[in-house]
Amino acid sequence: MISQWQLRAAFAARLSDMYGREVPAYTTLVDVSREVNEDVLRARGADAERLGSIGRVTAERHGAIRVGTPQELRQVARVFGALGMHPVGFYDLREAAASAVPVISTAFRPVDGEELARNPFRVFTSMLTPADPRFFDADLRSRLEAFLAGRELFPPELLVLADRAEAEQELPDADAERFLELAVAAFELSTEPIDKAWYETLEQVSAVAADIGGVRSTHINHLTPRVLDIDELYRRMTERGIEMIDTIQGPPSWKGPDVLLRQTSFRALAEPRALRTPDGSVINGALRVRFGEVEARGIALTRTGRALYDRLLGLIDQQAAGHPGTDRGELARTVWEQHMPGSEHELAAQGLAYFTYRAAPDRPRDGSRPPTRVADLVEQGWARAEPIVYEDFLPRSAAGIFQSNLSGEGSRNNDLAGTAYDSAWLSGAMGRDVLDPFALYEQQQNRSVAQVARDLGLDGALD
Ligand code: OOG
Ligand code: NI
Repeated sequence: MISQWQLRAAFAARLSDMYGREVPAYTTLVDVSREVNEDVLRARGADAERLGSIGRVTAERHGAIRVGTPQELRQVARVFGALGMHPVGFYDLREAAASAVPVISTAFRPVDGEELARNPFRVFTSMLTPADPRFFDADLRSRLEAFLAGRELFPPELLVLADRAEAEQELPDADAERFLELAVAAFELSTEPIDKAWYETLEQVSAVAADIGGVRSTHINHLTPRVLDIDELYRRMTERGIEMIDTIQGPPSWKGPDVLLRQTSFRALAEPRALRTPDGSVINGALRVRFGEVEARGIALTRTGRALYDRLLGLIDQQAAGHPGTDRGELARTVWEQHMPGSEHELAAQGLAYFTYRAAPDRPRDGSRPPTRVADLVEQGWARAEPIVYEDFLPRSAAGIFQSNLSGEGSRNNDLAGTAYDSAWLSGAMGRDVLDPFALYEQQQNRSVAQVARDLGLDGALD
């Protein structure tokens, strides 16, 4: 029998092999990430593993895929459900991006600490919004919806196996093998000729819309390794002559704790694709949609911490607008140094980040009574705080990654009101609850605090 986490690990590994064959620069990215991680581990020792063991970090990947309809999203949720991955978080990239990115997204991932430690594979999953009149007029919307309704992304056999794996939390070996084959194949780049005129019609609105609704299948858009020093990785990739996007998205590089997520990517590469012209002939074309992204993960922030992060991004925007020509990274670092706490200890004290707490093995054993405030327990050596790693995504960074890889701006009519979507809508459309990432981190923190209370023989609640 193959358990869900084994299916998840095998799926991630096979997808990685396939993507490496399809996009060789991805393999370079993985190699350079591994080198950087080994160097960081050598230089920093145990400290390098504070946000995840080197085993986890080396195997860690996130993928990105894009689907067209709620029905396709429901189906892909069944495939990921088989792998023990649940939808977490709602991202509205239509609002986060200045150019035309007509999608809403969630991320499928394991939610349980043990499952994350076994294999943290996650997939950023976006769904097209043909109903949003800012991007699609009534005629284009109906043609697009008809096109999407006529395609099948996931064969019924795959979905039947997926449902079994989800219900039974495992599959017999032969079924597991078949499931993996079909699941990986569903995300392979198709060789079927693309209707050139239709693709270009959508491309005028948005390159993302064309990538999703201009073809009869889906494909993995990128697969992202995790690196322990993203600035160093950026330098090494550039040295190797690989053209990176202009910036590293997310928090700046600075001397304080890493929070949330920093991401960058190499530019989308032209890939040969067969195109069918209006006269019916098939020609060799090239499309630039797939890229290679890399990320460094930091500490998960609480709602208050996240509000601070968002406020600081706004401040950096303001300053950048006021000082054109100044390096944004420099501005960001200065803002960070002024406003972001410079240590994990302060992040915890101000309730800005999440930690797991553990009774300290070398706690006082002189019969004295421990204090009842978590902060005092840590301060006085009764408990230790370990940061909880951020497992999710950032809408602005995601929009930045999308946009920096688009060929054109596309078009959007901001005079019209957009169609409203939110997490509840997405849950309904998918028939599965979209989980709140903050609630998940908080639960993990609270459970660890309750365990500390038990271990220290404190029966009352800690504060
Ligand atoms: C998704 C872009 C966002 C991330 O890591 O933030 C993303 C896409 O290009 O489909 O992958
Ligand atoms: Ni990504």
